[in-house]
Amino acid sequence: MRPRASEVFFLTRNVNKFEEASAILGGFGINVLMMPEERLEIQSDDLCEISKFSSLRASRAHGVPLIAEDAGLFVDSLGGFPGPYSSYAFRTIGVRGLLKLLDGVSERGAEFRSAVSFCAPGADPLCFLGSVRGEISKEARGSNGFGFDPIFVPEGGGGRTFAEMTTEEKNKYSHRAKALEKFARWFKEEWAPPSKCR
Ligand code: ITT
Repeated sequence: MRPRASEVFFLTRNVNKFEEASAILGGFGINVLMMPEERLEIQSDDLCEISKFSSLRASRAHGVPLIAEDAGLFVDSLGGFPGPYSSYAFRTIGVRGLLKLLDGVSERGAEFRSAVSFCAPGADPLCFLGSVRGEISKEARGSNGFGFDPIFVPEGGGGRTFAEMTTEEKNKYSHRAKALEKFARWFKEEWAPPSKCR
């Protein structure tokens, strides 16, 4: 299947990520199609390298243009941990484990980062970065979103965690929204689909 010029596949198995992306890209007139496959990942400290590799492999395998995203939570007082290992950290120590690591720590600054890579067959992948500064709360709050949303309080968000916001509100601040907006502008203005995907 070949997407139309205003359509793009999103290689992700994370339904929350997909819903956030649909709302953002929909605002630019870009329709997103979910490709719910496991993303092949290399081990790297660089989110762009990881998402570029994922998008390249999947685009070549399926012969379609697509985006893939690698995201992570970087906690200042933990030297940036879990960063690129956020998925593993979430599955193992989880939100409670991260709060425990910060027990008694007053320096609670943190940053969410997102690297969205776009790759079309026959072309090199391109990466778009987004980030949001904030703090790790003292306790988990809210039931929306996913992952570390219940403990991340974005700057300018009135003290609420991402999990206390609707998707629409989270999209005003989030790392993913910023990366996807950069991608969307480039996609609308610069990208022309090849007449035939190789
Ligand atoms: P795909 O690889 O299928 O896209 P994933 O959830 O595994 O989905 P990532 O590897 O990019 O995606 O995400 C790493 C982890 O970072 C993720 O499991 C969450 O725990 C956390 N994370 C990333 N973005 C987040 C966000 O917006 N809100 C909360 N946690 C987030």
